[in-house]
Parts: sequence; C-alpha cells; structure tokens
Amino acid sequence: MSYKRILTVQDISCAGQCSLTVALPVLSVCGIETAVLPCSLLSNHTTGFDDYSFRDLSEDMADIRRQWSAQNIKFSAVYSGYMGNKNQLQQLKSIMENCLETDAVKIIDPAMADNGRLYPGLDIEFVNEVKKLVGSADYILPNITEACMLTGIKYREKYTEDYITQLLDAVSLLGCKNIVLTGVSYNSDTTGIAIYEDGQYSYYCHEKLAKSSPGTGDVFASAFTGALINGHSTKKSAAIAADFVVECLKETEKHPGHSYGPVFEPVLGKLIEMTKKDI
Ligand code: PXL
Repeated sequence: MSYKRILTVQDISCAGQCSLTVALPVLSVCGIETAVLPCSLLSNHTTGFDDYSFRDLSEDMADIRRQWSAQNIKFSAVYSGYMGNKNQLQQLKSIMENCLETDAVKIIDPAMADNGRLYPGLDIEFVNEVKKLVGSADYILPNITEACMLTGIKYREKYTEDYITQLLDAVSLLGCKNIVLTGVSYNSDTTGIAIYEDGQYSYYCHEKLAKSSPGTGDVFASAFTGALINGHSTKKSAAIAADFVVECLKETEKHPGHSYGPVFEPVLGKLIEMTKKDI
C-alpha cells in the first residue's frame, strides 16, 4: 500500500478529551503520519463544562493554507471534525480544493450536534454551510441528530429501520458517497452503526453502554479514519471503530465521576492490534 499522509482539521479543546487531543493519538497508534490544522482554540469543549473560552483561528488557517500551496505541501487524505464557524468551513473548503492529492480520501465528521440539539455557539446558518460542504466528501460520519439537522427530518429518540433508511437516503441526496450513521439503537441493550455505501445499506450492531460523553464521536471518527486509511473496508472500519468505542466506554466506567470525555488512552494499545491489516 502506498504511503499515506493525512491532514486532520478540527479544534484544540485544551481540556476535555475531544477533537485534536483524541484524533492525533488515535491516528498515530494506527501508524499514520498526521498533520494538524487547528481551527479554534478553546479552554475546553462547549458541552459538559460550565463555560469556555474560544479563539477563532480562521485567519491562521488561511496563512497556513497559503504556505502549503506555495510549497506544494499536499495530503493523501483529510479528516475534519468540529468546526467553530462559517469562516472555518470556508477555509476547510479551500484546503480541500488546494492541498489534497488528486485521489485523496475526504472524510467529514459534521460534529455539530447531539441528543437533538446543536452545540452551543452554532446556528442554522452554520448548518446550511455544512450541508454545502458534505457533498464533496467521500465519507460523512453523522450521528442521528446531525443527520436530522442536515436533512430537515424531525429528530426522534425512538425510531424504526424505515426512519433510519429515510435519513440515510436524505443525507445521500446532499451528494456524499458513503454515510456512516452512528448511535443507531433499536433496543435498550444494543446500539450500532448504519452504513450506506454504493446504494447498499448495512448495519453493525454492538453492545450499548449506559453512558456516553462528549468526544466519543471523535474517538469513533478517528478510529474509523485510521482503519480506513490502513486499507480496511468501510464496514470493517466502522466495526473496528465501534468496538474500540465500546472498549473506551468500559474504561471510562471504571472512573465514576469522569463525565467530560471518554477514557481512551489506556486502551490505545488494543487499537494497534485491531487496525492491523493482515493481507
Ligand atoms: O466533537 C466533540 C466536540 C469537539 N469540539 C468542541 C466541542 C465538542 C462537543 O461538545 O464542543 C469544541
């Protein structure tokens, strides 16, 4: 397999186990060279703490993009996560147009909402800009709330397979080729990942843990990206990432009161084994 260098674009939440502080270690243990483009600098993430500071780095993103373009620095894949405003989405678009190799894989996690609500500081105009961007992605990794926001379909806590199929179809109309919908649960004991790939639907079912936390989606998206870049199929990458999330949540449960992020660090060693590709 040819050497891959990935770029991940998301915020630095200095405390709180999410975004870049998750993506970098996860992708590194998957054995992938990872360049970073931080789009905002926050004291901590915007959910699960009382308050946060926020510095917009969109001007720095533009400077960095200009340098990369001038020096012909290009990446073989891009994986984006939480973006803090419309300017940052614009910069991400420009990066995707100018700093990627021609066959680069584009993975977008539209990390903007959960449990039926947008994250603090984001609004409908932001969602409309995300909608425009996801059409250029090879993979989009929304949760159910995000899929609803992107499509205008009403968010439901309880649903049937038909509802999930309707959501996948509606997201696919935005132009994205492959959809990996997380947190799809049809009963109280299990949850799973619904996948739409080349017009085909599939589902990976796994154990449901009592509690999730902010950053869990970032663990999933980072592990999915790591597995995919290592040559696994979409379904296998989703299964590896979901199994890894279960390991992280089990680890988190060992630390009562640890509610602001997933304890993923002690189980990174397992991910090294899980993502190895035996050809
Ligand atoms: O994807 C989780 C996340 C990342 N970054 C920031 C967040 C959150 C979720 O709350 O607020 C800044």
